[in-house]
Amino acid sequence: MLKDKIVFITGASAGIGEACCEAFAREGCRLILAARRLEKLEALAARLEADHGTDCQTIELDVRDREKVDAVIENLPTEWSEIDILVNNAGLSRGLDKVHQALHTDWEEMIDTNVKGLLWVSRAVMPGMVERDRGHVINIGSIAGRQVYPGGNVYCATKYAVRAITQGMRIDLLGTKVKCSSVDPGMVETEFSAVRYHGDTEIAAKTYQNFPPLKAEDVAETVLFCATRPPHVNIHDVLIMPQDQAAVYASHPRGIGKDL
Ligand code: NDP
Ligand code: 8X3
Repeated sequence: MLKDKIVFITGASAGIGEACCEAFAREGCRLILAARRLEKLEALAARLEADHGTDCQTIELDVRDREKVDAVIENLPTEWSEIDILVNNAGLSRGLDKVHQALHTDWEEMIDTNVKGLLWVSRAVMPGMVERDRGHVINIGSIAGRQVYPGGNVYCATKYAVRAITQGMRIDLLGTKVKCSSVDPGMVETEFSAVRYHGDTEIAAKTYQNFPPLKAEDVAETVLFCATRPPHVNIHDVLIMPQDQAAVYASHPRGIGKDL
């Protein structure tokens, strides 16, 4: 069903994005991998090529750079220009500070990446989908876009924004055959917490030690499920949680790291 479809994945160099690349590669898709760490993308592309014969394009891209985003999409080689599936995955959290104590720079990084970056990429890719009257935008939201937790303030706000933008996209796409879904995970063990704690991998590891978190592959399988429904079905959103996490700060046993 997905054979030879062109899938554009942002934040493909790690975690959920990398797992999505694996999942779509297994289905025979052609992949455009975008992130800032080109060397990671190139290593992944080489692995996918070797394991699945996947045709890949790697693009060094900071989704916050609107002009670069536009240029990248505009200048895709013709045989790569008709993107079928966009996975808006690039995102991050920075800090867990109270609003009256947090760093302005942390807020800017989260808002610029998680909200504006998602918008820049979508704005560049979606016109082609609408013109061709086919395509699928899959946004990676979060449980943090449905519930706020202590210190989550601005990160949660960005994921609430993703949820609103996803709903808005669906309304705007009515009358076209372009689909829009969001996949909203609870805790997933990736580089996410190391990034949140500004590289403190010791604290980051503690986030995941009290109960088994989701794996990036679990989320990728869910993304793939959304992408493989029949034409008349659109999955609006999926909330996927670890078995031991019932809500954003209700888990068994209680976690540490962010006052779970
Ligand atoms: P990782 O830190 O493992 O991966 C994040 C990816 O985003 C990396 O590939 C990184 O690549 C990329 N990225 C970050 N900033 C930018 C940028 N400015 N431009 C382009 N790419 C960027 O985290 P996850 O895989 O966990 O996170 C992926 C998504 O999942 C995020 O949107 C996150 O909010 C969401 N999420 C994560 C959860 C979790 O518990 N882990 C739970 C719910 C949602 P590079 O540094 O090379 O640019
Ligand atoms: C990440 C989920 O709850 O760890 O989006 O912040 S959480």
